[in-house]
Amino acid sequence: YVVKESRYSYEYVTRLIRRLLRNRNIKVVVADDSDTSRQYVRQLLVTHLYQVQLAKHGREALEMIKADPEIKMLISDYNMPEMDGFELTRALRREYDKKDLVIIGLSGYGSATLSAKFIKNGANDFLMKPFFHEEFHCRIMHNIEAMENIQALNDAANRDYLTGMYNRRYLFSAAKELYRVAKENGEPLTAAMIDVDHFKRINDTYGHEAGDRAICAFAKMIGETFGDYLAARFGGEEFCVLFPGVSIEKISPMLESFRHKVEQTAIPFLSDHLRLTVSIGATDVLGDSLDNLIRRADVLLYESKDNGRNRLTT
Ligand code: GH3
Ligand code: MG
Ligand code: MG
Ligand code: MG
Repeated sequence: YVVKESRYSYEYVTRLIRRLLRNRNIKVVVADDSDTSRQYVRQLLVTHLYQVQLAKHGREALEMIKADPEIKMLISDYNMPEMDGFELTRALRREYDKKDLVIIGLSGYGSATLSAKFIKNGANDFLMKPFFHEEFHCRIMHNIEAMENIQALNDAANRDYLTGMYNRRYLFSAAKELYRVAKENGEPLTAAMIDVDHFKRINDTYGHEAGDRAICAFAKMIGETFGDYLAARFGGEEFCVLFPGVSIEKISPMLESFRHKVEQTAIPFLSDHLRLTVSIGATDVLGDSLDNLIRRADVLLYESKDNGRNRLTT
């Protein structure tokens, strides 16, 4: 590539190489009923190291994409049997956002209005066959980068920088929907507030870096234990987990065993080990708002603190 593209700037070539290395992890579906066209696009993508899967019509592509959440891009022809490119795009957009799946429309014949239609149906971009290799690659690269940038922005807004966990902002936005569903269907929703005991002592004894390390290790334990639920770093050394559809009676043993596991775990730090305990407050009394539910869990957490810490109060 460097030789072939050397009439480009050093920056362009570096960017291209970096791109190629990342492409190895990007799965692309090519949907086209023409064998020649399908193989041609596949070849272009393979030279840029993308992982390519081929589909002969829209329905096959739809099934492939639904079966594999790692597929990040679809390049789709318009005219295909079973399901055409527009139908395919519309069906996919009901489930996948533009930032989760890039769709690029492709067509050989047709009018200039085809591109607008593809985009109105939800495609990110459109290419008219025949196209120049360079335009093809530039557009693909541009669209993938746009998707990655949006994902990076989303993560910056929704995740906590230190632990990579969801932050309080995201928790509240997602919890609103969980709360609404619980209220409407009369289903349980349990909220648990989890706070590390005497965390200041970790910082005071071992320094801030040890504190950060302990928070990360603790966050990892929360993720491992409560991965099926909605867990977030609420702030500092305080975490919140929401259990949709689960009553407090059902989840208490799990919270209790988490408390116990934390108590038993030694977190390695330099030549020493850090030990933590946690206090937990949990409730499924929905009250009249999400804020109320979480506030109640917080009150119970403070009861755990007042009663000697390292305990669960429900
Ligand atoms: P309690 O048992 O009452 O919860 O005592 P505590 O010391 O854990 O509670 P407090 O809320 O008084 O102090 C929490 C401390 O956690 C204060 C702050 O220095 C520390 N902390 C919060 N966020 C971070 C962080 O991201 N990194 C580090 N190293 N420390 C943090
Ligand atoms: Mg066709
Ligand atoms: Mg604390
Ligand atoms: Mg605290």
